[in-house]
Amino acid sequence: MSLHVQDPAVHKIIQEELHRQQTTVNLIASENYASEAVMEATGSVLTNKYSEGYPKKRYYQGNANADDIELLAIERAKELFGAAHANVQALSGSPANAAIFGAFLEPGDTFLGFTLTGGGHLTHGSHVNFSGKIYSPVHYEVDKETGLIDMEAVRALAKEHKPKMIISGFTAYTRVVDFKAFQEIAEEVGAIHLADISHIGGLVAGGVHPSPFPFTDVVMTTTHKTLRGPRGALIMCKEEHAKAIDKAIFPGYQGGPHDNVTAAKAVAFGEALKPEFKAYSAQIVKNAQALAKSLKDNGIKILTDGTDNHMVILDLCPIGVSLGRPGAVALENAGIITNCNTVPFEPGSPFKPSGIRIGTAMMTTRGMREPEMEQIGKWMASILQDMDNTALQAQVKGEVAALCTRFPVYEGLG
Ligand code: DSN
Repeated sequence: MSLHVQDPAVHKIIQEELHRQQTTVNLIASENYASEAVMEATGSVLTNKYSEGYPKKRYYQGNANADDIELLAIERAKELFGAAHANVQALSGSPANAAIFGAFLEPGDTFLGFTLTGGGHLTHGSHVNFSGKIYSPVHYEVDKETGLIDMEAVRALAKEHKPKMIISGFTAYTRVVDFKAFQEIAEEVGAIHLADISHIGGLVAGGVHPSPFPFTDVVMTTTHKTLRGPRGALIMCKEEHAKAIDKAIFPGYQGGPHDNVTAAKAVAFGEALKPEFKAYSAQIVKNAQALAKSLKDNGIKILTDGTDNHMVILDLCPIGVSLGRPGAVALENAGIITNCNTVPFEPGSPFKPSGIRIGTAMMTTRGMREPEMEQIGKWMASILQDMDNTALQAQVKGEVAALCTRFPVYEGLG
């Protein structure tokens, strides 16, 4: 029985979400529009199977198809990134990172990661997260003047604290990360280097951000951001770490893999292996640079004055401290979806931050280019400089809806 007949209440909410995604300008840097093929695989009969273990080494019978799909996903992931080993079972970025900690660290061990306010992730040592509660984090921060990660400061911290693991990677940083320098520092102090490329996985795959392969010990990426696959994660590593990673994922931290999502990962990796994906990744970055320029030209301060990736971070401090959330709400009223974010050395608080983070992966998927980015930047600047102007928000919302109609998405759904 189809969903709309069996459960109209759930069907209605999903239809409303489809409408929201179709009629708004989505600039959440960690989201994307997965293809209909990816979503078909996610909704397939593989959702019904249990397959604890790894291909050909399962605990239940009936896993021939689950084996085939996992092996296909692994092969495609290795080809896409040039990785020696891939584990495609991690359910999402945070559990993937938890398993990586479990593979290499004991409770109490010291590791080095990026501060949350500077651009790191909760799992890079926040005191409210497992990473900060179970292990002992030491943090590097961006340079106050340049806004960039200072590799000499990272080296000095590594030498002083002798961490067991060093994490490179971020959720809110707009410049190229020097993975080679991180690996060298890790080798100097005998640490494991984890490159968390959750945000830029698609850009690395598309060749528009320097790759952490083949020299990095362990690389983790989520599969649903710039990589445009299903919600999930992928861990890759050097052959010498393969056993530790696989054991940490199962039986260490997870039970049965989600075979339907594994199938969808295989589809997404297949899409990313096509030449069109290189062009897509390059356009994501061009769009982010065009959007950053438009915002700047219209009076908005941008962290590091621009971007090398899919992301732009607006520093609203010149307009007012702690205006990130009201700014994001004003933008949502105008049909532009963003998230408030801390800025380095945040003068507000994590709950009342002073920045807004945006990204261009979704609008690039819809086919928008530089001219549309210029227009979106103008709309955003006018809203943010006059946050209480509800008439302006309503006017822009209409214009946003008209723009979205010109760049349809999911026309076959609904
Ligand atoms: N929530 C993700 C992001 O937006 O970056 C990270 O977990």
